[in-house]
Amino acid sequence: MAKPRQKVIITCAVTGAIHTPSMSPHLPVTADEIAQAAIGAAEAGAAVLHLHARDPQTGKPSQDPALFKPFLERIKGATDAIVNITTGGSPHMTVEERMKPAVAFKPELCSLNMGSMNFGLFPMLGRFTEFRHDWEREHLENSRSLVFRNTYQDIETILRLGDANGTRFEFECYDISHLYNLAHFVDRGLVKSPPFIQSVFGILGGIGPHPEDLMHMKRTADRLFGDEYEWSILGAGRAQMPLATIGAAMGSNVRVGLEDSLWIGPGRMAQSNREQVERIRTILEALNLEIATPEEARAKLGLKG
Ligand code: KMH
Ligand code: ZN
Repeated sequence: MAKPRQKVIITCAVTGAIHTPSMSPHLPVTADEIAQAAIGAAEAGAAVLHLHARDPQTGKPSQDPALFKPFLERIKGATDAIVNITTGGSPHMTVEERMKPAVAFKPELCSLNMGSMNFGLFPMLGRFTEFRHDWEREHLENSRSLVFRNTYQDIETILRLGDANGTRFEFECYDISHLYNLAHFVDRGLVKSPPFIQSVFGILGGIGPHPEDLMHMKRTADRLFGDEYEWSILGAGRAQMPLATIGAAMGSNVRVGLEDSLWIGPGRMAQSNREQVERIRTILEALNLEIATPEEARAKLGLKG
């Protein structure tokens, strides 16, 4: 008998560390902007808020817990959404740096990147040419020669931190090999079931954004984890809405937000995170899918609350 349809968890990734302030006036930078954007996304239906911080003067990504604290307090005061703190930080940072806010705040959910990879941001130099801050151009330019480091040792350290703090993970899988890495840690008993797999499509250095890529990810995850995983889809840039839609029609959860795409349509910038959440919500409801509340998402993902 077919399994009953599950409600869809919408994650909103509010600002990230990939896009830079000169690329969009709508990218949240200050604690106030990040809090407002996150609260708007939660009001529109996001059960999970994936959060990074930025230096308020320059917009440069930062993992300083002091920059997270003010927006975490405001978000927790205004919503019951699940707070998901990045351990990916920026590909330019050390793993020790990246772990700081997870250590400080012991959140119920954190991201965990499942393999080392190239992370090619330099193609955006063709699309965005005017930058207000020097770091922005360097951030894109330097991606030609950096490796986004996530060794087995790094992954194990973050998994053990999660175990000690009651934190569970959004496992960021940018390619098929990352699913096999996750299966390796499941086999070693270091990952609690069901893992929440965020399949990431369209980052240069990872799997592409073709529907066949999505199918290959899904088939591989089904083979490795059977029914024992929660699947979510993240398409970068213009792949955001199409891939989330295909995935949701096949039973996945979805992630949107300005971390992953600055756009709402061809040549049209999203005015807010809320706008992207509203768009995917409209699509999901048109597919007769129901949206998970934060409490329903906590139950699905086995979070501590
Ligand atoms: N920026 C994304 C493609 C993280 O924060 O750990 C994936 C991400 C990484 O969200
Ligand atoms: Zn992130």
